[in-house]
Amino acid sequence: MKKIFLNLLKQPITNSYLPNLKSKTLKKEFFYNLSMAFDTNNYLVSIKKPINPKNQYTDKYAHRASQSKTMNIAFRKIANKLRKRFKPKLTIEIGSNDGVFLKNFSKKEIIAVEPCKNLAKITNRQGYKTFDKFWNLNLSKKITYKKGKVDLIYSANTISHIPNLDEVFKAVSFCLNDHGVFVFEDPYIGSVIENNSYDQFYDEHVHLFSLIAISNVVKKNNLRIIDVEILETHGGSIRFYVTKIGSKFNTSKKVNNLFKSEIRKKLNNFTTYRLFSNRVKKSKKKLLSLLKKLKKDKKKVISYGATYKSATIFNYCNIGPDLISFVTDSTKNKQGKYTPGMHIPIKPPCDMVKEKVDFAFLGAWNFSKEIKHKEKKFLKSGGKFITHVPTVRSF
Ligand code: DWN
Repeated sequence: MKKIFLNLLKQPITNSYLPNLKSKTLKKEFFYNLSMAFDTNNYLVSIKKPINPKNQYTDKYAHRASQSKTMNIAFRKIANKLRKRFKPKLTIEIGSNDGVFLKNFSKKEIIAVEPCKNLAKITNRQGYKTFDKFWNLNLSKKITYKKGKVDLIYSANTISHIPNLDEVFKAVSFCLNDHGVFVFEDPYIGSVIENNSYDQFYDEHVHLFSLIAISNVVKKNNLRIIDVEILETHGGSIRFYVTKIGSKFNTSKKVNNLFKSEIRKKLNNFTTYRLFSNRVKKSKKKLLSLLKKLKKDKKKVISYGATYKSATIFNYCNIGPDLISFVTDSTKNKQGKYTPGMHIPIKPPCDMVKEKVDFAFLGAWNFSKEIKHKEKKFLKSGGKFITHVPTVRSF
């Protein structure tokens, strides 16, 4: 049974940055109710009613994974690690975005899958064979008939975006060699609970994974988890290593250790999520009262990073241009547009000292180290950042 624990109210599609605020554009804006549910059978946390992926992963997809230095380094590291550990001859990447992982492989070694046609075009142009299709059993069969079975499948921040997980794993099973490995990483529900980072809930994050939940899902699909890692990426992610039941790999001790730790943290218990939801409501109140006070004090507040995550916060807390003057983002195709739902203007990164910015809300709090390093001048001149993780504060 799927039990709702958090209602994040009316939300837009996070990728739908508005080109202008003309009434024709506003009329077309799509909203849905974002409610998060806990499945009492397999302990998976998911959106109660996900929206149709065809409306999300269009040829106007905005996010470019290569925009942060942190992620470029992270993808280079994992590519090297996987190559060393599994020595794959042929690899598939599911959800290749703008090629930030692919570029660590030669063009013959890797096949990409990316349903957003504008992104697939980028990597096809670079010479990486990219199927501009959704990952499913049909596509897996098509790739296997053309290229043969593969040794490694890698995916970052994509599997949690796919509503039908059984189909994902069936498709993986079909094209993986008997001793092949499926490695995927996505935001970790354990970190969301710990950091109170409720902004990890948005239309694209259909599921938030725990080890307990994913072990149930893979077991059902005749696969097993041989290793697991908790990562700092994106404010807390989990990386799974999955193989066929009869593969040659032993199971790492880390799997059992994390399993026990999740049981201790009661990630398999509805009450944990209900209590979390109370903390989210408190966080909303605190953030709103801070922003309202800053407005009263005539402080200039902006937001840093037009993230998909911050769309959840702005829409849930009803934060618009009256409280946040503008949002900056280094992604060219977000600049000059407006944030989904709350319509805050998005500008290119600016000199925050010259612009007399007093406070910058960290929409991209997951890159706070990188941002603080970049914005030393702002901090030195008395500027402050605001964050809501793990509690609302400025620093
Ligand atoms: O899973 C997903 C994650 C990985 O990426 C997607 N569904 C969509 C997207 O979500 P997000 O927008 O919350 O992700 P990021 O990676 O936190 O976005 C950071 C944004 O901030 C980018 O648009 C780039 C921008 N940025 C910036 O303007 N200056 C980032 C840094 C580090 C900077 O210095």
